[in-house]
Amino acid sequence: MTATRVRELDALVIGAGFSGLYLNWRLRDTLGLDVQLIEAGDDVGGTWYWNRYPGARCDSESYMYCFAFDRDLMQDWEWSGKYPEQPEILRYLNHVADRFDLRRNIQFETRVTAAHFDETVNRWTVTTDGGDVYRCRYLITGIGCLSNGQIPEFPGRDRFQGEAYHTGSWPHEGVDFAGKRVAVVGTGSSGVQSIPVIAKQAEHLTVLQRTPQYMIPARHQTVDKAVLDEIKKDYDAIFEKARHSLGGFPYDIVDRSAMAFSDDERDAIFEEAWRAGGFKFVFSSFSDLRTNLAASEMAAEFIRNKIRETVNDPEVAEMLVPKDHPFGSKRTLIDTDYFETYNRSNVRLVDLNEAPLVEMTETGIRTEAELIEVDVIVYATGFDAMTGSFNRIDIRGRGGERLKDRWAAGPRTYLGLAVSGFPNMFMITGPGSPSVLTNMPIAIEQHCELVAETIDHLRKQELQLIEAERVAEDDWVEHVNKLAEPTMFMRANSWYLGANIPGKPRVFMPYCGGMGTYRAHCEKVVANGYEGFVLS
Ligand code: NA7
Repeated sequence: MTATRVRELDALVIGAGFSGLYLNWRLRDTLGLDVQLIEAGDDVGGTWYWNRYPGARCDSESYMYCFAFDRDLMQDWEWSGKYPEQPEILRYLNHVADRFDLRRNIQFETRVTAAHFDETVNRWTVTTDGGDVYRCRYLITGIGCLSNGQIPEFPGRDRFQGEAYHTGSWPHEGVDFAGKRVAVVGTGSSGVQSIPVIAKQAEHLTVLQRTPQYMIPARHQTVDKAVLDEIKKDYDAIFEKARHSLGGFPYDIVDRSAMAFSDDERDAIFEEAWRAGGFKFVFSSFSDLRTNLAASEMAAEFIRNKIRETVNDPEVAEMLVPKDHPFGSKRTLIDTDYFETYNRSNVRLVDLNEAPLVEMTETGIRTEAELIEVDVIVYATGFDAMTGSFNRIDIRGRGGERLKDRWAAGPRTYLGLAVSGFPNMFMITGPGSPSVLTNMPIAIEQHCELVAETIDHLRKQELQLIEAERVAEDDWVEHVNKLAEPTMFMRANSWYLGANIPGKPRVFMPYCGGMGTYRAHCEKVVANGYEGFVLS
């Protein structure tokens, strides 16, 4: 019997998406640490490696959905569309991996199964499903906020004899829908992006909707190279603005209440933002859409009327009109031809509130009203967001305490970055940080830079440990909750609150105070000698 070889490292990073790739460069190439990345996929890309469903695209404009740490990289890369499509983002991340030689210390097709903090040596012991064991000073998670795909436990789910896919683990070779009867379950971002594309390929498409959604048109188009070149001339300033903004975008934020205008004036402003498309509708129309129910209702009514104008059949239109939650309470969706799709003769909408889903059968989906026979079921049913990917790993801190137990009543972190009792563990875009409420690369770069700066500080000061104080963590959790309380976010059943997973505690997980405010807070923490942390 051979003894397991234990590899000693400075840092182990889990995940090779945006976070892992950047950390690799920061820690390995700028700090000179011995770093190992562990990645479940067989290549880089993270979210963009897994989510290959038709129509998958990012809702951030492409010129902002990229790294800003290297000027030449920024100048060289050419995006082709206003919004980057999944294959293009994946090409970009592969390009980054090649350009900075980031693959050589990534172990692919491997999952971290456990990470235990060993107090006797102040190091983490990390084990993988391949039987490897690593010991490292720093453990850093770049495991994404939406990585643990969920298919609800529909009765008879495994009985279905046709093809079945979850959007978040789409086959690499693609799916041929030609001549097939398809059902899509779920109308969140993934459903809304894939439905128009599948409708064009399939013989027939049935959409099973539980909650109708508010959507803003993307106004997707190819990018004019001249426009991109103009942006690039000003790239530093544009990114600097985004770094200190609310949502990680360089948009001009208005400071005006929707209540302060006449109906006509307000509609004109909404109309202009609607024409521009995308998140500008949220950030550049009125400032109180997320905080004032009456203002939110005005945006909601504007969108409801757009749906009624777009969908030909008034009964179908009414089924698509969201009424049970305020605008801005769930993630605002950005769509391309979603509502238009219901004007096609091969598309049918089923309202699961009228006729709830009962079971899957060998041939399809049975609701209380009918059996819908299909060849393919696409589950666009979302993720165990923010904490799901942590819960898959047996993470244990001081005294063998499990992170899963610590978070049993909802995630508790300091700055969304660290957890008391789990020294030298950093989370990139963890719960309690701006993360999913921002343009992710901006949030990711901020976290990765903060982690690198912190590790550098510890090394220079010849310190071994950094650990969040329990009281700082409690205060942060309270702060995060207080910020969310008056917002629309608390008024819907959303994955932000864990409401999409049966039994998951209802806690608002991301920090909603804005990227700029969060960044300033972190800078203050560092300036005050890592306030809220114990360094030893
Ligand atoms: P989402 O946004 O969580 O959407 C999941 C959808 O699946 C949503 O419409 C759900 O309806 C529906 N769903 C979930 N469970 C069920 C059951 N049991 N029955 C019927 N319908 C169900 O996931 P996405 O993948 O679309 O998007 C996730 C994020 O990824 C997105 O916001 C982007 O940031 C990228 P519900 O609304 O819960 O009634």
